[in-house]
Amino acid sequence: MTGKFIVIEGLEGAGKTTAINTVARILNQHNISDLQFTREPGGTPIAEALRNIIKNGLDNEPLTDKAELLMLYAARIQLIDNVIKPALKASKWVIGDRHDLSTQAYQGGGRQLDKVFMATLKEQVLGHFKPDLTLYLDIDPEIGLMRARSRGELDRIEQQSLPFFKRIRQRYLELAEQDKNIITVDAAKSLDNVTKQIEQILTTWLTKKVNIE
Ligand code: T5A
Repeated sequence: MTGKFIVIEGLEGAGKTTAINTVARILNQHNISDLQFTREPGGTPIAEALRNIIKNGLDNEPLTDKAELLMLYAARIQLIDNVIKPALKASKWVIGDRHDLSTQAYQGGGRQLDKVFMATLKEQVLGHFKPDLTLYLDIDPEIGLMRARSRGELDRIEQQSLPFFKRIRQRYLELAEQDKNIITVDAAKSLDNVTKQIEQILTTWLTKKVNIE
């Protein structure tokens, strides 16, 4: 089997870190152990530098919404071309902490950037490249932000208002509804329960994949 690209998505505090570990464990149980982990924005030296600016700003210069979007795509294409595609080509499985769905939800839903502009940029930068499977961890932003806050200081994006995060969740749900490769997980449940949901979804998906290929 060739490599596959599995992405974990969701609001801050949704539990992506634990979910990534669960996905890796299940893949290992299926004898898939050559794994490449990525995070977005980030994952290459240039993309990590952009991540730092996106999350923390620089010298108090206002970062415009469009510049933020362009930096996210610059970071993403660095990661895709220099890490993800070579890994997939080498038959590795890639587990991504966020990918383009985050941009659609945060910059499209949260920042309310123009839909045509967003779609054109996505097509020009990514073409047809997309994950094989996305697990969207759905959480009420009030719960997610409470979990995120309990870890300490909030970054530039985490300091946004609650309506911003509500719009992001709304867009995530809309997009998950439209795409059969995005599966929604109820992330408000206990860690044990969320882990069980992911085990079930991934095992079913892997069984289907193996049967098809
Ligand atoms: N961004 C990113 C964009 O705006 N556009 C884009 O295109 C992209 C790619 C990235 C930021 O950039 C934005 C989104 C983000 O604001 P990040 O650090 O990568 O920043 O992402 P965050 O979402 O901020 O990462 P978090 O670490 O906050 O979220 P996680 O990984 O989902 O949270 P996690 O797993 O660390 O859990 C948080 C806490 O909750 C607990 C955990 O133990 C932990 O303490 N927890 C639970 N507690 C109870 N029950 C559960 N089910 C729990 N699950 C987790």
